[in-house]
Amino acid sequence: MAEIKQVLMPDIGDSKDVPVIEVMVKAGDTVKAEQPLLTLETDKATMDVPAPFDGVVKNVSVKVGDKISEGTLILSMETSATETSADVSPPTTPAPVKEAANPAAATPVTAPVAMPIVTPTGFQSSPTGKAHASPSIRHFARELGVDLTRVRGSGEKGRITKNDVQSFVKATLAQPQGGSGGGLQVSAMPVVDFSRYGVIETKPLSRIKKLSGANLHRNWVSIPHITQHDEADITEMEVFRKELGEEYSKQGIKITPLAFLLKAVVTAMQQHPDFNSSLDASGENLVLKKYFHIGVAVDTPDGLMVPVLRDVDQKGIVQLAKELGEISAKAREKKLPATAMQGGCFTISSLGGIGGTAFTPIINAPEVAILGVSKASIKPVFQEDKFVPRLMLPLSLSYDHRVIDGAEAVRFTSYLGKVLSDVRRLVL
Ligand code: CAO
Repeated sequence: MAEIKQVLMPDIGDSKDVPVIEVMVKAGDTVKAEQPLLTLETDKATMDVPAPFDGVVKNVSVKVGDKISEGTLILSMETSATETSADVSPPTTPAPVKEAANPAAATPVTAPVAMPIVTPTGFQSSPTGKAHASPSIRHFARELGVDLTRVRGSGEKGRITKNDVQSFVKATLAQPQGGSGGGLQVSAMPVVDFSRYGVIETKPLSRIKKLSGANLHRNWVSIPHITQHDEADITEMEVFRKELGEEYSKQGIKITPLAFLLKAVVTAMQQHPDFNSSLDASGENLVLKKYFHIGVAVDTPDGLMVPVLRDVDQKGIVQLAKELGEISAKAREKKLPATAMQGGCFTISSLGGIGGTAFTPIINAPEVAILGVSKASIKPVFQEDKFVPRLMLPLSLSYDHRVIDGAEAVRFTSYLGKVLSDVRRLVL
């Protein structure tokens, strides 16, 4: 005959109000004796609470975050009569199974049972980079052949959850074999409990940061980057830009150096076609593009977005300035469709409106180069036997060294400098 038994928290030494950090079962689950039901975390360790016998979970009385002590009702389970009368599982490890002193135990259908606690096996609170996981998660990872030191924990204090192990397996299986960048083996990041050193606050990353973070990471580790720094004399360009700016401000068009840079970059790409290419999937051929779509990194409150301006070669400075204003406003208002961020050939990341002297932008794969732009400033330049004040624009070109050689890169930035110092060349 089926019987319902209550499962209570046993004595675990001096510990009281122990936080529940994971509940592994729910009502309706069939569990086997020794199968972990919950994970608890004391000051010293995490530990699993296993089922004392086979049965079906009827009702779970605790949830993550609850603090429980000896005698707390954990759950009730339906067991077969044979199991419960003679075969309440004995402890596998230290704590004995015992009938708890609970009034409910007086009724024949709800005999409460406290279970053995499985002591933690190899748990480390891991500033040293060792995996921070409960015994059941270790067991689960072992079954799948997962090295837990390579799994990043998303649980409290960096603890590895079952979901983390599953995501790790999915990500590993999804990695391309061979070709560009598959199978990179790196050791896990150290998981540090910062609260040990002072007050902290945890803030989730925005959705955009999570998405772009994965791509940035892939591009950073799988593309051999070099960054070439250079300067362009934009003294004359700036005079022209200001004239244009005054003229078009009445129409609500703001003309910034970026509109000139878009045009100049395309001219340099036409002279150096490898900059308008991508490696094909085999990694053995270059796909050369005959169109010129340029992505522009836009800083939004939720993170970085890279909308793409189409056919930049066929547009003038004023048209580009107008489109730039429109797409950056849309990006900041979250009104850009996903298609507006696709199909780019090259990216410009301009931090010039903010400051800086140089940086190392990350290539936006499958593109092969990206131009970083910092703030222009007046510098003394030696010309015709004397120093003259010139407005110099810092350029930082990161390129994929599998596709572009250093000499070609510096020819590209020199050409850019030449065009920007004499913008009449943009119409050639
Ligand atoms: N040197 C000096 N001044 C510059 C400059 C430069 N290189 N670039 C722009 N400026 C000036 C502009 O002329 C403008 O001046 P006024 O307000 O006096 O007219 C001011 O700086 C602000 O420009 P802006 O930022 O509004 O416009 P922009 O066309 O230069 O840039 C956009 C547009 C969308 C690219 C920019 O706003 C932005 O988001 N930049 C950040 C990109 C980014 O985060 N990149 C990092 C990627 S890696 O994490």
